[in-house]
Amino acid sequence: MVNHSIKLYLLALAGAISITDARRIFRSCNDVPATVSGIYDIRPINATKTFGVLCEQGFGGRWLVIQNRYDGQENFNRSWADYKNGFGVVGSEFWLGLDKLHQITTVDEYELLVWMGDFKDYEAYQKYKLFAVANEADNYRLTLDGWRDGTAGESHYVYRDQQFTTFDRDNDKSMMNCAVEMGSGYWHFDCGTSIDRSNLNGIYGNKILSRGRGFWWGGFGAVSNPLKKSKMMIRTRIKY
Ligand SMILES: [Ca+2]
Repeated sequence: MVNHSIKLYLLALAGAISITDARRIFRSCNDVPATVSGIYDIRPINATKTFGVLCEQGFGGRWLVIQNRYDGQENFNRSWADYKNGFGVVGSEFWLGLDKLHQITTVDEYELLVWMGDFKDYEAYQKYKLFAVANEADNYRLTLDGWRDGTAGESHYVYRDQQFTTFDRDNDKSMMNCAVEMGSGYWHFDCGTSIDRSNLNGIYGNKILSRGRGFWWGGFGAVSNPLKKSKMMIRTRIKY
């Protein structure tokens, strides 16, 4: 908290944002100064605590980053408690946390943008027009509506309506635990590795892993094209 308060204050001193903005608590990334990407304190209407989030002003702006990976420094094969509370450092590699996702996405309607890049430095994205996460009693069930556009190919819609699974909590449709099989906590379905599947929290590295345990996106080379980076981002939905 202290660190990013100081960072915001320095931004304010540099004239990038106003002093008032640096001290303000925002409701979401929708309300922060429009041109500056950075960490801001937000408190969704139904949340009891303020927390720092990374607001991304690229890709059209106003995005709240919920997952960020780019060098493998953070382990994403984590327990239920870690996925619930979040892990990593917001601004570095991190998972924001399922409780926060629930709080944020029950106040307003959000859309989802998944941006990714591979080790050849090709980049792609895919967008979904509705994203919401249920509460823990419903195992953080995912609401997802159709893909609006993208260059990566559709490889996420299959996870709509699935509950979250970690290696210590199996809520997926498979006889197996897909978090164990695939090395990642996620809204797993059947541990599949076809073109309409993905493994955004999979094991990091520039090599092909067995059973789809790597970090990959079906429409963007799938298991044979490991990802180097990804950002999952949400923003207040524009009504179509
Ligand atoms: Ca299972």
